[in-house]
Amino acid sequence: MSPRRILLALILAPIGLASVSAHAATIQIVMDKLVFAPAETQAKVGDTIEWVNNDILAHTATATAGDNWNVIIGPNKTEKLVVQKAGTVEYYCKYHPNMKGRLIVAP
Ligand SMILES: [Cu+2]
Repeated sequence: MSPRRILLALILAPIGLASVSAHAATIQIVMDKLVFAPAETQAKVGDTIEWVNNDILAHTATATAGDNWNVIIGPNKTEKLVVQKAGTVEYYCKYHPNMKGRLIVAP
């Protein structure tokens, strides 16, 4: 690498890191008393969804349409999912089918 290229790499590397952290967000969805809150969540591809289970029961976040993920969240546990695909995903809890949510993912 020429000295000029090394200099360029040193200048551009921190800019690259900053733009990644500025774009990707962490979004919390809380499960409390058998309800997903908020029921509808907006995210972008690359964001991390953090499922926070405040109940003493295990829950799942299982996609039924739009994608095929299945996240199991134990009692008082938190699980993460990085959103990979744009689109609207309807999901529910396998153990408590009345628990329903919607994740709207922008590209
Ligand atoms: Cu549940």
